[in-house]
Amino acid sequence: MKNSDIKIKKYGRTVLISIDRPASLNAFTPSTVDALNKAIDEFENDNELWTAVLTGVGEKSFCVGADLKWMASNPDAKREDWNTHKGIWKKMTEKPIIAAVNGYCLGGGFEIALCCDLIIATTNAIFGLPELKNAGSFPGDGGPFRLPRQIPQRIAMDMLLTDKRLSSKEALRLGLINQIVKSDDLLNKALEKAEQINNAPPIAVRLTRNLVYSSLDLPLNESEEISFSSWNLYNNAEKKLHQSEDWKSGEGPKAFLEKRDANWTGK
Ligand code: CO8
Repeated sequence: MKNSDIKIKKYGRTVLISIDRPASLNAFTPSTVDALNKAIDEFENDNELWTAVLTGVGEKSFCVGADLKWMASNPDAKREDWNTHKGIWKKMTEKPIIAAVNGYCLGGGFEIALCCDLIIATTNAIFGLPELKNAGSFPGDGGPFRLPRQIPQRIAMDMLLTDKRLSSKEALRLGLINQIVKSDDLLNKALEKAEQINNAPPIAVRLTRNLVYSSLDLPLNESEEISFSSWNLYNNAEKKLHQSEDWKSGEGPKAFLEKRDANWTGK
């Protein structure tokens, strides 16, 4: 199914969401952003879907951020006109998303990849934040907060302030991406990775993921001085997990002992 600038295809428990504006290297306009936000919301609300893979159409570009032609002809547009602060950039999804990065991954496009849990990239991928230079704007879709949490701060500052770009090899060395693959293999590898996640109980996957992101700024230790630590989050997550059918049925240990794949309900 194609929803304006966004293409959607389902593979079992995984949805492939593609930005489909290859003539503009998959730059987004406000209507692309609306369609992307809608696709992400539909993924979140569909109980049959457990993971998403996000990519761009073509071999040259994942997404090069905001459409500079649209910006040039709409100089009065404000952040609200873009809706980027309502969608994937702002609202963390509950379910895992894998970015399959094919080529350029710049500006708001890189900031989409920074919101994803895993990044698999092609050999020709290039990562960068050229907003200051090319758009006269902040890297305003989360780059200044997310990038220094994902690579060393000095390198993040270089990318933010001077538009230093990273090749996929450099990105792999810094731990920004998980894997480099050939262009032809990209979607298969990303779908394979999604399938590995789909093999685990979905509620436990979502709680694990939420624990990671919610605890990044919380202390590890419990003490009298600290009223809320990572362990409080953990205890809340465990209560939720223990209310799930997949936990109560004992499916995980049973499948292990019976040497079979588990049948998760996601409930
Ligand atoms: N917007 C629109 N069209 C674009 C964009 C873009 N961001 N990038 C490339 N294109 C178009 C080109 O204009 C060209 O179209 P045409 O054939 O009609 O001239 C086509 O894509 C191919 O591009 P190139 O010929 O330039 O291809 P090259 O291989 O020579 O170069 C690059 C590829 C290096 C990616 C180069 O195109 C480039 O530098 N693009 C700009 C990338 C960029 O600066 N991105 C950041 C945009 S700003 C942003 O994301 C956040 C802004 C937030 C605004 C919020 C406001 C409140």
